Amino acid sequence: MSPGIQKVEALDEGHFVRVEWEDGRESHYPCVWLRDNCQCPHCFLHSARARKLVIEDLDVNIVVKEVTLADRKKIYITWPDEHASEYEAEWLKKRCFSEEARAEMREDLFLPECQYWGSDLQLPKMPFEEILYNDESAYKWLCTLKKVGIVLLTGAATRQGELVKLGHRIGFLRLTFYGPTWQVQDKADANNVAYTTGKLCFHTDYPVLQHPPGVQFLHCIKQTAVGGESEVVDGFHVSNKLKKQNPQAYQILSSTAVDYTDVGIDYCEFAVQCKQRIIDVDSRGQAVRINYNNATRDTVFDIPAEKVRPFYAALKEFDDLLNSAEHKFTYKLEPGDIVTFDNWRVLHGRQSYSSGSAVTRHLEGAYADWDVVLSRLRLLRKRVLNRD
Ligand code: OGA
Ligand code: NM2
Ligand code: ZN
Ligand code: ZN
Repeated sequence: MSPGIQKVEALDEGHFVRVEWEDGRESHYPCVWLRDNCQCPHCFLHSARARKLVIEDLDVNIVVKEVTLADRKKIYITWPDEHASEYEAEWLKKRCFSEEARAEMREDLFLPECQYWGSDLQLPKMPFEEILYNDESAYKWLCTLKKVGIVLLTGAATRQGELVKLGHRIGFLRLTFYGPTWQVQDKADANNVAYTTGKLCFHTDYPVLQHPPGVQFLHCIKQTAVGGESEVVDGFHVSNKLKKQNPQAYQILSSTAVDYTDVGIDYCEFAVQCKQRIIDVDSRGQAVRINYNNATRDTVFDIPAEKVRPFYAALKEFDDLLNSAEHKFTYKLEPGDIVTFDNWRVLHGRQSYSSGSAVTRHLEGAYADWDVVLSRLRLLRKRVLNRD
C-alpha cells in the first residue's frame, strides 16, 4: 500500500503538479506527462492498456487549470479546454520521477541484477520436471537464468522433444534457419562447425543474426565416453576485466563493426550477413551483449587496412582472458541434462571428441528470445508472489 496524499498543488505557473505524501515525501509531475497519461476512456483504451491519445493532440506547453485532492487517494485535474483527468495515489507513487523511484521501477521491470562468476561458479541445478509443473520452481529457474546467466536442468528424458516442452512452458521457441530445434551431432558435409566432432572455442551462437537469440537450451541425449566436455565463461565479467586491463582494446572491440556470414541449407536455404560489435555496450559503456563466433566471422572485413592488426590484437587479448583458468568453468553434460544459458552474456565451447561410424554424442538445441523469457518470468512472479 502506498501512502495517501497530504496535499496537492500546481507549481511553476502550472507546468508541474507537486504531490505531498502522508509520509512527508514529495513528488513532482510534469503537466505535459500528466495530460499525455490521462486515464479516461477518451485518452486510454483500458482493454489494451494502451494510449489512445495521439501526439498531434498533445499541447507540450500545457498547464493545469485546476488541481484538487479527493479523500487522499486521488487527484483531479481540469485542463484549460475543460478536459478532466483523475489519477490514483498508488498509480502516481509508482511513476514518481525521483532517481530512487525510477531505479526501483527499473529493477522491477528489467531485473538488471547480475552476479559475476569465474572458475568458482557453483552451477545452479534444478530438476526439469519441477520447473515444468511447479510455478515457484519455474520462477526460480528464470530468476537465476537472468541473474547468474546459466542453470542446469536435470532428469529430462533421453529423447528428442524435451525442449519443445520447455518452449511451451515459456511460450514459444525462436525459429532460425537451423530449424525450430536442431541436432548437434557429427554430420556428413556439416553446414556448421558445431555439427562435427571438432573442438568449439568459446563463442556465442548466431551473431550473424541482427537480433541474436537471447537464451539457448542444449539437451544432452547421448554423451561420448571420451571428450565432448563443455566450457562456459561469463562474458560480461571478462569484458569488465578487459576494460580495466586494456581500455584501448575494449574500445576497439566495442566500436568495430565485424562482418559475419552464414550461407547454406538447413530448415531452408539461407545467405545471412550481418555487422556486429563483438562487445555491444550501452550508453554508459557497460557490456550488454557479446557477439562472438570465430567460425562465422566473415573473411570480408569492412574496415580500413591500418585498423586490422590493432583489431586482431584486441580480439586476442579478449580471447586470452576468456580462456584463462581463472575465468572458465568446465563440466560434462550427462544424458538427461539440459543446460539453459544467457547467449548474450555467457560464451560456451566444447572439447573435441573422436569420430566414428556410429553417433556417440547427440545434443538437441533450441533458442528463445529474452522478450519471451522475461515475459514468462514477470507472469510467474505475479502469480507466485501474488502481486499487482
Ligand atoms: C553449438 C554448441 C556445444 C556442444 O552447437 O553451437 O556450442 O557441446 N554446441 O556440442
Ligand atoms: N547451430 C548450433 O553461430 C552459429 O553458427 C552457432 C548454430 C548450428 C544452430 C551454431
Ligand atoms: Zn482524458
Ligand atoms: Zn554454440
